[in-house]
Formats: sequence, structure tokens, C-alpha cells
Amino acid sequence: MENTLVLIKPDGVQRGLIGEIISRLEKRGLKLVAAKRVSVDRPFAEKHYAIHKGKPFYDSLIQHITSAPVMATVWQGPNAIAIVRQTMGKTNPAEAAPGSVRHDFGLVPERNLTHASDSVENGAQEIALWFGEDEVIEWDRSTDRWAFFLNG
Ligand code: FUP
Repeated sequence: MENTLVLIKPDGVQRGLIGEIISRLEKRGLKLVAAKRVSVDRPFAEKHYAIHKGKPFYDSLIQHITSAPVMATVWQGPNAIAIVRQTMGKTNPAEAAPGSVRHDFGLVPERNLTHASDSVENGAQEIALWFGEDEVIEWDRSTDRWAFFLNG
């Protein structure tokens, strides 16, 4: 089972797409284990995007994620990292597969609506950055055995 951080960034929030994006992940079968609104300040944004420091789009990334509150969520499921990234689509909405969030609602990489962890290791680090341990709630969902193929 994997956990992954999904942020609905200020463009997704401002465009009223929180429900749409959460709904797609729920319908896919993933389990929501944490959620909150966060106003991101510059020091926090710099921690989250440390890997991108020095890249040409770094300043616009920081400016964007600090421009309005984001919706931060954690999703759990088998292959959650890859499953979520597939549901979101490629970074550039112009290259994202039809049916993906970034294809269906996005136009440009600078406004691609979501962030999703790209590996189990980065996911664990990002979840620890965004959420306290007591904010990630493990729970038994009655449909887990129908969606996750649990043995026994
Ligand atoms: P992703 O994992 O798909 O979110 O993509 P990256 O980690 O490569 O990029 C992080 C964010 O940087 C993207 F969501 C948007 C922004 N970005 C740009 O603005 N321009 C680019 O050319 C690449 C990324």
C-alpha cells in the first residue's frame, strides 16, 4: 500500500475544482486519509519546492503556490503514486492524456492545477512536511476489499 500527497493548487481551488478532483480520486478507488486547507507562506513553499530551486520556473512556482490557499490531501492505495499521477496527467496539459485532470481542465504547465508525489520516498517526505502524524488517519473502509483486493 502506498501513500501520496496531492495538492490542489490555487488555480484549482479558485476555479472551483476541489470537488471534481477529489471525486475523481475517490471514484478511482483510492482512500482519503488526510485533508486540510493551507495558506502557504514563502519559507514553506521553498521547502516544498526545494528540488526545483534554480530552475527557470522556480520563482513562478513559489509565487503561484503562495497566492491563495491550497487544498492538501493524502491518498492511500495500491500503486497510489503511479495511479494518482496517471489520473492527473503529464505536467504540461498540452501533452496530458485525454480524460486526465490536466487535460480536461488545464492549458499551461504554470497552471496545471495539482501537485502529486513522484515516488514513495518523496511522498513520505512531502506528507511529513504538510501533515502532522495525528492528521493522517488510517481507517478501515468497508469497500477496501472490493477496491484493493485484500487477501484473507
Ligand atoms: P509534476 O511532477 O508533473 O508536478 O511536474 P514537475 O515536478 O516537473 O514540475 C513541478 C511544477 O513546476 C509543475 F507542476 C508546474 C511547474 N513547471 C512549469 O511551470 N514549467 C515547466 O516547464 C515545468 C514545470
